[in-house]
Amino acid sequence: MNIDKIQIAALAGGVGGARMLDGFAALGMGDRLTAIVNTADDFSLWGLPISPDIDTVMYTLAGLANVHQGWGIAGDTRVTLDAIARYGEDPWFLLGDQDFATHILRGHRLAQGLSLSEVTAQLVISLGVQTRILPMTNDLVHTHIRTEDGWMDFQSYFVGRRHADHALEVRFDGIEDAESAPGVSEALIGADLILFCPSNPIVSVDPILSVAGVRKTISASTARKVCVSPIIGGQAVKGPAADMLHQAGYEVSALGVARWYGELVDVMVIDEKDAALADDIRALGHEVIVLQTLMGDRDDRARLATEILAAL
Ligand code: FO1
Repeated sequence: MNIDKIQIAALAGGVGGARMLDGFAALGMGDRLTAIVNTADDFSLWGLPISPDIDTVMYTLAGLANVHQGWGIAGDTRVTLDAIARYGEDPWFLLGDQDFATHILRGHRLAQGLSLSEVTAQLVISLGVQTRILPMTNDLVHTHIRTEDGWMDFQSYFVGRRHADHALEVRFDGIEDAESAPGVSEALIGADLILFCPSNPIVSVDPILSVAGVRKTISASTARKVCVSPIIGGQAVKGPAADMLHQAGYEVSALGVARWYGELVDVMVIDEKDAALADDIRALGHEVIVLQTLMGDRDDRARLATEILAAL
């Protein structure tokens, strides 16, 4: 694999995906990197279209992200949200003032007739990001989670109830009619490396794979298909992936993640803490790369990206 020319297509959700992409972008590979981002978490709030995973990826690659939360903009203020709360609205979803600007403009441009891909491309260019950020689809797809209290939309479960409920079932409304966004198929077909970012396999990556043609294109591709496990030492680095895997009947480990993706993935990148799982993962037919996969600052993300490329 010629590292200087390598084209990467990465399937990404929010924070974990954004950090992994940032590692490759920090190596100066931004112009050979296409991020295909989950949009099934998208929703509308006070008339504004919110695309949390696209924004998390975009802010992270622009160096603007709040590093503690992973989402939102560093140093952002909440004046607008406080003013909205003064009118009696529940400020349950924490939108910062600068973040509001993104949603206002996205809403304005969508209302003018631009697609989500077009709007995203404009925002990405304005923020000086070199990586191509593609929504998985321009059609509306909405994740719903069934808990013991019934079905609810994703952000009500995730943010509203702090993903404290067991996720008994997951569905992606609208997925049957969703077409992949322009550029998605081309990026997958042209990729030498298809990267499954350390994102939640069930609610971040699976919606992307479920868009018409995506799974098939990946299966048919001769690219190296590499998954960085989002589970380290039996725990999700962030979010509800551990509970979701367990509820879906999979072991909560890098081995469970390998089983979840099955033949779609050739290479599993697992953490040093999970080195003991390597033989069992190899027995499934995967190659295994053992690295320190927990990512800190940008240097550390670049370190992991470098080590993955070197191991490949
Ligand atoms: N996640 C939270 O846990 N609480 C929030 O209040 C919150 C606000 C928020 C605002 C903008 C944005 O782009 C993302 C935001 N997130 C918040 C993160 C986000 O909802 C989730 O991390 C993803 O949907 C899961 O990938």
